[in-house]
Amino acid sequence: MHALSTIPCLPAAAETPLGAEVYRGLTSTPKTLSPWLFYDQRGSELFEAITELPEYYLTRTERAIFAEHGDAMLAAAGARELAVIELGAGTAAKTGVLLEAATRHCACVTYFPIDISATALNEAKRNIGACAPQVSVEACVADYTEDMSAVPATKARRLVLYIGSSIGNFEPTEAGRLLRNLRRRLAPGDLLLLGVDHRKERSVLLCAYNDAAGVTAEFNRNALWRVNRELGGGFRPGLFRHRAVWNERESRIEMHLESLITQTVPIRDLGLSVDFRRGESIHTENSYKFTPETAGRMLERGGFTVRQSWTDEKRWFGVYLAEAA
Ligand code: AVI
Repeated sequence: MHALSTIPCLPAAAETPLGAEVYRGLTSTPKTLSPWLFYDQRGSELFEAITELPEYYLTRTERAIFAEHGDAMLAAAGARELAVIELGAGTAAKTGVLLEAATRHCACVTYFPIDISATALNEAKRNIGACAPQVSVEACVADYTEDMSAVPATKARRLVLYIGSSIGNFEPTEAGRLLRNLRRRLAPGDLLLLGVDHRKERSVLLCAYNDAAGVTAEFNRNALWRVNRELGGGFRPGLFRHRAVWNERESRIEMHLESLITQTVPIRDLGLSVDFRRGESIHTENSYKFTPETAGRMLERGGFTVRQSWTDEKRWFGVYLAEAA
């Protein structure tokens, strides 16, 4: 005979993607919150502001690489008909320059932006309509991290853009899985243009994630505000200190929120009370930094062969054109 065990009944909010992630993260040791939690409306605005900070070199460096080498990138794609597919396109702020180059090198260009935010995609359509009106746009609202079925099957050669160092926010095993899933959707000869942040002097990296105006700190704390807004959380975000550190061994910047006092935070909709010791932290993000060798190895393991790469004068950022092997 088997004894009947009691299955604890979780509140309905714990079954939603947000509730499940917050429940899992805040009941783990050490405590974590996933970086995708940053990106509600407010978090996306804060991230836009980060991209314009003097310390945050990533966005403007990648943009400058596209401005200088966009033509070479698109010439290397070398197709009469080209389908440019962008994973996590957002508002396509940096894509215009590549699409303009595409229209100079290909007779027919279609742009397929994929993003989880319909609002961002509407803005992407307006942006591309204004700077590259010859390009037709077919947007798709989807979560490419879950599955790649939004990557369209086309007659035209496909060039997938995964730019902005987004791959750096995944753990190496997850990044590998993402690349392999993408590879399975592609045919030999299709291309991937990947933008990654390079390893560099520690002080430059630390400044980029500890800006003087405190925008990154607000972006980090937005994860707590979001729990308050959407799950009835009782966080007092001012009682958590933003901390960004360089982890040399793992080659990543880590972001944490460190409790300034011993405190208990209720999260009403999850039926949870979370205890914090003074100095205890919630690990909110990793941002991996690569060398050309580690970026190449990651691509190889994902089923791609690097054909060409471009960087800036200081070699701070790298753009890799790789072919589905
Ligand atoms: C979106 N991602 C590439 C950014 C990064 O640099 O890892 C997110 C970010 N976190 C703090 N500042 C910017």
